[in-house]
Amino acid sequence: MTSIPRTSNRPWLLTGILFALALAAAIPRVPTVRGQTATPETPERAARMGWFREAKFGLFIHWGLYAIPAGEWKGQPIAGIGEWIMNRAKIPVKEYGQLAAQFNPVKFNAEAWVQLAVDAGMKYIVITSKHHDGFAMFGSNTSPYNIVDATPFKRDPLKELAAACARHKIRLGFYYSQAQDWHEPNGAGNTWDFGPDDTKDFDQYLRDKAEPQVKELLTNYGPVCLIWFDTPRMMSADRSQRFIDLLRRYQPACLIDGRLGAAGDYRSMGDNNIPTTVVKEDWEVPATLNHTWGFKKDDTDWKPPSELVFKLVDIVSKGGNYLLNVGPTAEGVIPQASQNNLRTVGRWLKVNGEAIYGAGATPFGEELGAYSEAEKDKSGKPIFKAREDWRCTTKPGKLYIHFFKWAGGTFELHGIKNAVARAYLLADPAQKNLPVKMINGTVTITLPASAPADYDSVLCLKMKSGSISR
Ligand code: FHN
Repeated sequence: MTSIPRTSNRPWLLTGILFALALAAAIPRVPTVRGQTATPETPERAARMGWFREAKFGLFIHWGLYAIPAGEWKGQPIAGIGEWIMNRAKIPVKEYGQLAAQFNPVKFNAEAWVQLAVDAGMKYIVITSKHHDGFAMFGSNTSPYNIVDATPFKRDPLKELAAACARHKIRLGFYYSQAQDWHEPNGAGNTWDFGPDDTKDFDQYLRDKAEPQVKELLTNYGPVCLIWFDTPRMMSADRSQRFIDLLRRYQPACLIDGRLGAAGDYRSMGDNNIPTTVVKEDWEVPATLNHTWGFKKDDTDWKPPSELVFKLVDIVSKGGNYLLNVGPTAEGVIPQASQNNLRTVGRWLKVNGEAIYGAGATPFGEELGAYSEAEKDKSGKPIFKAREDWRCTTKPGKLYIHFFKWAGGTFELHGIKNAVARAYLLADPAQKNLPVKMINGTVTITLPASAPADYDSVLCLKMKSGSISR
């Protein structure tokens, strides 16, 4: 008997099956009016969100001038994330701006970057068009501080990426730092050159740079799937609304993430922050492959494929999307270790993607973990103890049980009312039926002795009718 560890240590017992499978598969998608996602569900919104709800897995790219120092300034390592080096080392605008004259990423190849996303099984790309350092990675008529006008490279990588994405049918979105702009006297964040933010004419910066640049992004690059705003300092409702108006005017289908300053189309979780339970609204976790977003030469602590597959499944089983970051070098190369690990995830997805793309959240929940009464944090609150043995994703009429620790033998699901039509493993090329017994609401399935897949073997249970209520 294989066992799913549970709080009670009972054997394989999937209890708590309260919903009809069809309903469970279509876990309510109407966003609750709280947090960042106050946008109510409407037919227009549902149409806009369709691709996002299907995609589940995207490539985040942090690329800018900060890839040149790569974590080191004047021979000194600078602590923290690479793209923050200007801020952390308090580099004056005049000095940092000189990096532009050195930026010549001759190895940049849009086709190769998009091919990596395709190979990794990712369905959308979000790239930094302008990060907090204020440097536009696209040709901009708004400010000469951009890659076409200020570097020897002179090319517009976003144009090249847009063309490659169109060829591969991958959606393209742009990260845009709407509030922090350390290059501009009136942008937020640069206190070392320009003094405290509350003394600045922030609206002048928004009006003369951020809003026109967002308009450029929305009008010069074909369909944009998403504008990924970030760190909404000083973003009042009014200021946020001006960006919403721009988006709705020039690209009504373009999504807005959860960090604009007003309600976006979905909720953005904290960086690398996966919720502990199912979240019944649209959401996304931005996450790193190592510890930095922008390239840092001494950060080689790569998350292994096993962890990436687990996190992808964990996130999908809780109802979210995984936006996983790479930080290309100043030459335009995505570090080989990032490429290798992402391609390994892609190979797993080739076989098991049916249980990911467009899949709904778990109808169970106990497999995610529980609060421990025995262990409390400093404030006396119980600590959440995550479980990592299995997860469940769903589609209408189907349950996908993901096993990260394979034990073979038999397992039981209790409280199943409707019959399992058949059970099979996605990684079995013949997808042959596994022996299934059903007695008084308990389903027993006999598994082969060895795991059919690396990292996560997925068992598909196809139900005779939609309902599996207890
Ligand atoms: O400050 C940024 C950071 O550099 C990076 O872009 C991340 C990605 O989610 N967002 C901000 C911090 O949350």
